[in-house]
Amino acid sequence: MTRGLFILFEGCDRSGKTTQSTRLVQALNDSGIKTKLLKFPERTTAIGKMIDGYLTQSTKLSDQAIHLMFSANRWEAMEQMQADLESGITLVVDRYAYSGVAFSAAKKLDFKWCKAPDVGLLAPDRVFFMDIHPDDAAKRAGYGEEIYERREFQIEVRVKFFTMMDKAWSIVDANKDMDEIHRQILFLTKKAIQKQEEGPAPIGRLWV
Ligand code: NYM
Repeated sequence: MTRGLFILFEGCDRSGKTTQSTRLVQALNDSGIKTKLLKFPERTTAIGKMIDGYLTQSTKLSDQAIHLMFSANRWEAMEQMQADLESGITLVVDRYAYSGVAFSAAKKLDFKWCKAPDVGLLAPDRVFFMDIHPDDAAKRAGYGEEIYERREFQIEVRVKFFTMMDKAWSIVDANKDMDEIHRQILFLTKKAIQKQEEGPAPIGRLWV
């Protein structure tokens, strides 16, 4: 049996990641590809609840402490993610370590320091970067409710994402029609799944 693929959505706030990841999971399951949706931060765990308190501005934490919590929140999911992938389940993940680095580095924390706690996490097979200009994101519903949703900051975050891209990434124009974006992403995902079936590759590790 072929392992599942790890598909990741990254991007600035309000770029449509949640909409597109949900639609992708639905479409893959409808075509008989067993798929699960995961989201980071995963706010239901003990660590996730602390992160939620920080994001909704009810708890104060230092930049370093919150950074390490975001990373710990991924590490606590790793065992299950690996088991799912090995049992053939495809994982669609809404945000991951790249968000961790982009948001903290945009606060001027050292880039290498930001990457260190996530070294060794499972690496995604494909990354879809939902690209939206922060001015357009600001017009979307709900913008400004959480701590990082400020124009200047989001511009910095977007720049940091661009410095981390490699050949696994596709840049998706998030201003396009939602259905068109979905079709494009579904096409690329199915191609990646087919490639994996034809020439299985092991699960990679981040930044090693
Ligand atoms: N975020 C997310 C980080 O700062 N570091 C991380 O490691 C992750 C996974 O949390 N503004 C930030 C990005 C978002 C915020 O994410 C909440 P979402 O996708 O809006 O729930």
